[in-house]
Amino acid sequence: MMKLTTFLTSVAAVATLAVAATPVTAETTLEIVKKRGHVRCQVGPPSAGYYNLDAKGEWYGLDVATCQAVASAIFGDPKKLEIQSISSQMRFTSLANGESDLLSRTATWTMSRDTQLGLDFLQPNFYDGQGFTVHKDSGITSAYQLKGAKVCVTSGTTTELNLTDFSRANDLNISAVTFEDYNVRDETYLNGGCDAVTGDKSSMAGNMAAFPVPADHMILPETLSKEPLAPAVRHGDSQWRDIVSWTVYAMINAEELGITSKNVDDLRAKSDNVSIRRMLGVEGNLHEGLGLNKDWAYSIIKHVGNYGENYEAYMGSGEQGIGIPRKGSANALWTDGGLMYSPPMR
Ligand SMILES: N[C@@H](CCC(=O)N[C@@H](CS)C(=O)NCC(=O)O)C(=O)O
Repeated sequence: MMKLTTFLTSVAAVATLAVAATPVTAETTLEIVKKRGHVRCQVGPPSAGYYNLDAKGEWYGLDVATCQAVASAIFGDPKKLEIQSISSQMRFTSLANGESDLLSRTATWTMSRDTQLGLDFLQPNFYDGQGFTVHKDSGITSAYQLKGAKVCVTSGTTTELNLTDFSRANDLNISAVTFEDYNVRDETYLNGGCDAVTGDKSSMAGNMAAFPVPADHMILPETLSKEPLAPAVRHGDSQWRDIVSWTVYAMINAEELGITSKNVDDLRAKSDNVSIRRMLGVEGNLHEGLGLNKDWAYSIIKHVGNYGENYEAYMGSGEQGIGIPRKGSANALWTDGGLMYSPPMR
């Protein structure tokens, strides 16, 4: 039988462990971010459409807009932001370690990433699919003609895994040539080191536009996979997850309600549409559940704009856009037959 003192020591040890394991004093991500004074948001190496640098060295793009929107929701200022540019291989570890507060980086939401890496994936901001780029003079017009081809691919991506699956399923015997840096990948392809490049179709369209002679290349018609590109946060902080989720939803919902960065002041002052009034904090208390102030959604739309404005600017036909048509695609609003849908904000 266990002696009483031993028993008591064991109880004490268990109690100590229990106290140590209960993060009663642990700061929430929101508290840490507020104390720090800015959001740390992870993107990738400059890539057209999603995260790129302008002549002044400022980041812009669809994924950068998500970072700016989160900073606006919290601080009312899209510049309260540190953008971190991290490689595909390191991105998830870096987020899981707490180096970033969120990842907004053409990351495909997959089951294993969502359930095995200590992360949560949120509402996608772009629905993409994988494809191949080839030299037009190669005569290749279909992915099924890539038998025995050398294909350049970025490592640490779903792209690499899907390429193997596609080759195996179709008995193509493709050799993958892997690169950490997608610029080196593209250089190698341009210099004849690979017969094709594979990647997310939207990213490849953006990269191709910067090739010396874009018209010499084409993206093959086949789409190999589903690539729902979504922001991600660390698992376990529901409030932070809600803040990032509802930031993305606010941008989608604003588009549905016709609220833009141009008319948001006017609508806040004059609209009698109750959905608009609620979302912009004129009525109700939606902000309280997020732990933010009532202007959170107003600030997002004022400083960053709605989803459609950002799509147009960076993925669409805007000056910095990469010309990917939205109409009829999964990236249209649900009211136009697409998948961009926000739960009700009420
Ligand atoms: N969506 C894929 C690929 C994302 C990705 O990180 N792609 C990168 C690294 S920046 C890339 O090669 N981008 C340029 C391209 O695909 O052309 C994933 O989540 O694994």
